[in-house]
Amino acid sequence: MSSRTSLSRFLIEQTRSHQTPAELRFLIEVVARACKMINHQVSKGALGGVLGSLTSENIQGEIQKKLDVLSNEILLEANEWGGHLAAMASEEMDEPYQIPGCFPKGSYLLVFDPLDGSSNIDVNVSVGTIFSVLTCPEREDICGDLADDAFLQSGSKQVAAGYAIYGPQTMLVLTLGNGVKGFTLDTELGSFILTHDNMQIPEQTAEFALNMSNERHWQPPVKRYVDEMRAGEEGPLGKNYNMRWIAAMVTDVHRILVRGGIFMYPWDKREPDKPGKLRLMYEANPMAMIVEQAGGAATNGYERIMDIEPSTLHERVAVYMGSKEEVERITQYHLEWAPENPDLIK
Ligand code: AFP
Repeated sequence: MSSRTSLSRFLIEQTRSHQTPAELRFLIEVVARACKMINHQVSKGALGGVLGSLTSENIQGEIQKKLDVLSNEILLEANEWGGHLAAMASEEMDEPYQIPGCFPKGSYLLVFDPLDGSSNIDVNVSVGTIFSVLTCPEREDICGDLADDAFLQSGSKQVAAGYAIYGPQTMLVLTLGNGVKGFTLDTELGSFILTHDNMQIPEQTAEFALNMSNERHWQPPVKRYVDEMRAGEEGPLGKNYNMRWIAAMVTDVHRILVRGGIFMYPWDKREPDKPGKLRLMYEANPMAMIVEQAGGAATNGYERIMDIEPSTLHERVAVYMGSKEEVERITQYHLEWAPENPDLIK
């Protein structure tokens, strides 16, 4: 491909080679356009009156930022009229969003976290948008509303996944099931240009991403692994590790895609009834598809994240993803610990 392949050209060539249906190509282009609009709002900051929080809470009980709601609205308005979607679901909405009756419905479901890492917004640290694409199950009443159960598909059923990262550069990282591509926004042209043709995660790493302030709440396998990394070259892993934590999954996972690492958000006893903080359908699953397509691994400590059969739309999950060797190690530590502690498996 030429050095200046745009997202549109990439997608058209995917369709021409029969790898990507035209309807899915259109979906990705609409989402990319919406991400450019979100980027425009994010970059305004205080000048746009978009910083700060609302008084409302999302279904997670989290206070919504103004940009959370605005980003959600941008994605809904950009996607509702095109005829490519049967419905949408979002971290910011309790129920699925039904396509208004005046618009045709399509064969895909779009699930997203419109603004991941929004706690970073007010302090000018990178944030992003995460999206996942599923095929809508066959149904008799094609005009009727879609309930949660249409979305409850394992991550292995995703037909596409991606994220936008609003940082020093604005990028769109995308997988259609045959590798991971990174596109950088040319702000003068307003086009996403292919800059990372085949993103691959190194199998080995010496860098981990984790919120260490939660250490006292973790289970033994996590404590064992983190202690071994902190022991450095004198310890059992025989090398020194570095730590990074930006507190926006998109930015931490993007760094791992570019230079390796392991991202972790374990279960912890602050909310013992929840398997983790991060959400399966619109954070863990799309990022797991991208990580696996880039040669990495993604588990909940016990099984592939993408094998988990969801039971609710907003369910949470523990997350370990990134360089394959490290993810396999911490997963092995959980599997060794589990038989003696069956009631503690999350
Ligand atoms: P916010 O969207 O509320 O900022 O949460 C971001 C996030 O869901 C994920 O993107 C981060 O990796 C993780 O939470 C950070 O969690 P902590 O703030 O507990 O470190």
